[in-house]
Amino acid sequence: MKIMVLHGPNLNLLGTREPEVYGSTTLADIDAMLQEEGKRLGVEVRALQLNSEGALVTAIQEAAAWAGALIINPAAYTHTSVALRDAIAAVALPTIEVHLSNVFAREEFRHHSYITPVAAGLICGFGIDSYRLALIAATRMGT
Ligand code: CA2
Repeated sequence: MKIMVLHGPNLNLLGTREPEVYGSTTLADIDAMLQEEGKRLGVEVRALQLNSEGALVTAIQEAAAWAGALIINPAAYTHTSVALRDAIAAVALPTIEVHLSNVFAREEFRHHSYITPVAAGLICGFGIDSYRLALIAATRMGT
């Protein structure tokens, strides 16, 4: 089974800015962990970070051709993007929404997600382990 992992806007800055919110883990650390866990679980993981909404929509559409499940941290687009929600609903891949931080313990505007209603589930608040848990869930759900 193959799993697409999409990281949304600004997540390339992880580990370099706002460590009090997002910790010192870099995106490269997260991707390395996902490769390692993927091997352990017997799944192929392809990870991509994209800053633009349209590029994320395209990546979701393309993943439908080869992936068995999708893990996505839509970052700020979580709270704004009908386009990402429509793309996820359209491709009908089992999708797990991930956030490093506990969005419900933060500002009010982060409490609403356009993505959660079309996702199989949501994992947030566990830092890098949010992705680790999502990979386990995706491995069990995907085809
Ligand atoms: O907690 C998460 O994973 C978020 O998806 C992160 C987003 C935020 O807008 C969501 O509400 C929750 C922000 C990603 C930006 O990441 C940065 C990392 C380092 C420095 C600045 C931004």
